Amino acid sequence: LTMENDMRHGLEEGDFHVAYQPIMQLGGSDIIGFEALARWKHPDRGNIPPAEFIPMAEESGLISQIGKWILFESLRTLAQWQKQTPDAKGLFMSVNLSSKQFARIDLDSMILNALTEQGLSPDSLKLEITESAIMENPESAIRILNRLRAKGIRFSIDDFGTGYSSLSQLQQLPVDTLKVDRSFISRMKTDPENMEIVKAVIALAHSLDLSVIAEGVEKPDQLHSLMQLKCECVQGFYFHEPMSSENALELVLRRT
Ligand code: G
Ligand code: G
Ligand code: MN
Ligand code: NA
Repeated sequence: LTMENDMRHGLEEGDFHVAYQPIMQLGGSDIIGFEALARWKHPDRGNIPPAEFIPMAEESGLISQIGKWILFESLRTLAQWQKQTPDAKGLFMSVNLSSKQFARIDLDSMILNALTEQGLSPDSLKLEITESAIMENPESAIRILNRLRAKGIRFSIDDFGTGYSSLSQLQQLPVDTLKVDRSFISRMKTDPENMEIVKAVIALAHSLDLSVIAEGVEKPDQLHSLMQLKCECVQGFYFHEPMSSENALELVLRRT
């Protein structure tokens, strides 16, 4: 309960912020978008990682408020970049959605309001939903995804490979991108089976007309393998760690 109060308080006091991690297109190594990642600086305990506070927020129900704040804040940031440079025009913001938010009845209006408020078009937003969240209730997920897709919102399946979607379910999901979970990328070189899994996921994505983002790329040999496997997008510490909006804007300005 203390942590719940602290979170509530932290939201009001500005102890939360968003870090932005570039998503790169291979080949040109160009930035095509950013993933928005929640950060919480607790006044006494310092930085608390999202792996800790997101589950707490989900249990307490505060995730709706926090998730809404992250969506509005990251879209506000993207709109601000776009006002400062035409280079930011084609970028998308990729925002994580918790399964608890995904199931909410007011999801559509919240998302469309956030876009309208910042004067952004739907294609400047991408929503990340984990494979396991979708599989909690695949039929309902397909309905929600179709509804938002019709409004122009695109989706990525996050942590792909760690859940249990069947091929027929995957085929029915109106998503645009698979994000290969970083556990597969990190073991790609040491464990040949992992290399085969990554290869299979990329082939699967392409056969379903989806794009692929490899997460957690840290080493040049991983990048090399991914290029050979024709993976089109990457994200990871090898390129950039999550950063402040100021540093992200600088990066966007520097890329041309
Ligand atoms: O940033 P970091 O690697 O510490 O994130 C750890 C986990 O927390 C990841 O699984 C990430 O998806 C999740 N996470 C980070 N920010 C958000 C957010 O804004 N909303 C939700 N639902 N999850 C987030
Ligand atoms: O589960 P999700 O994909 O949303 O998790 C994203 C998290 O992964 C971010 O919080 C980010 O800090 C972390 N991350 C991004 N790139 C790397 C990387 O190259 N290595 C590791 N270990 N973590 C990464
Ligand atoms: Mn993610
Ligand atoms: Na992931």
